[in-house]
Amino acid sequence: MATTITITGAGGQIGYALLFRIAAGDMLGPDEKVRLRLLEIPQGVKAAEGAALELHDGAFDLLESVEVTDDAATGFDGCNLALLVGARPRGPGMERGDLLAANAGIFGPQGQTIAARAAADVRVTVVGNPANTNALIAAASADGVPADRFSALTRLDENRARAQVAAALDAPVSGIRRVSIWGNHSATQFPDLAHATVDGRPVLDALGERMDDVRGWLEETFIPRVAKRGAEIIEVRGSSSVASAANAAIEHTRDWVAGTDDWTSAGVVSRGEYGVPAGLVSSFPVRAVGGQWQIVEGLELDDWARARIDTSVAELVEEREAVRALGVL
Ligand code: NAX
Repeated sequence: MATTITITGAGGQIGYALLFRIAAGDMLGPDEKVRLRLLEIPQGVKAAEGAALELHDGAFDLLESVEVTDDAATGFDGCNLALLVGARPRGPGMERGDLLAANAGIFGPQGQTIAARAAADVRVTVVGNPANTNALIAAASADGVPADRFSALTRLDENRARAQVAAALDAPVSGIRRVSIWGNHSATQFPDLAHATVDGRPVLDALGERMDDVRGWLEETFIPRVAKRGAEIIEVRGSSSVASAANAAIEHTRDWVAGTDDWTSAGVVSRGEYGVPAGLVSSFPVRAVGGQWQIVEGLELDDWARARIDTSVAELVEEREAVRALGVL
């Protein structure tokens, strides 16, 4: 058996960083063969074809086939996993409403085509921004596919947060666990350390041994650094995050399929957990069990955390309203 994986925007930057790692087994392990479908718009087909040539030249043992197409029905036909990376970027002078409308025009039809053509066990990781609302639109458009088969990537935010904590504690990142991202994959997100641990100890205690004002550090340094890391990468690198985003998309999808031994963060459809309105795709601390995300429930949230989550969730509500105003949902 092999897993059929559709990657949209495969001719773009993140696509290029994803394809070779998937072919090498980084996502589904060293025993699972993969069939790759590279779905592009006509302008992106040449770049995807070039990547396909290089995939052949990689002579990957696990790579059973590569197909490039600009036809969504062909691209999603029989796919078990879909990574929706291709999206419309914000152009100069583009308002948020225009951006949502342009992306609704992509993710709505893709959701419909997934419902019509994908395999019964399909799981869809949405990377293209605005990722949470794009996932919401795709899920709402995919009649007959359970909404929990769609999730949005906030793993990059979690990884960025873990790395910042590791640097602040001068500790290996591998020991930093249970960092939660709440809300939208945007500057309003809330990276939460209240339950995070370093080698099993509370991170907040360890930070308290190193600094007088942990809350001040969280507010003035940690949260803005994580939430605006994408802009920092653009400033330094001259281009947006690519390899780290691809890495996060691989980890997210791998964990979803294989399961987690602890918790991580993902944008999943709310059923009202933690007061997040049902139906929104919001980031939560989650576990993956049996191929399904499960929100970690019962965590205590103080007023400070509650207010930050509410701010980010309010932005998600606004995005949903804007999309509804377009008649999409
Ligand atoms: P690129 O512009 O390099 O690539 C995008 C590709 O998508 C292009 O090749 C384009 O032709 C293709 N495309 C556009 N519309 C399509 C459609 N309808 N069907 C199929 N393909 C289509 O962007 P890249 O740097 O690869 O980023 C891709 C997306 O990831 C962007 O929306 C970006 O904002 C988002 N990101 C999301 C992150 C996350 O954590 N959720 C982090 C990284 C990144 O910013």
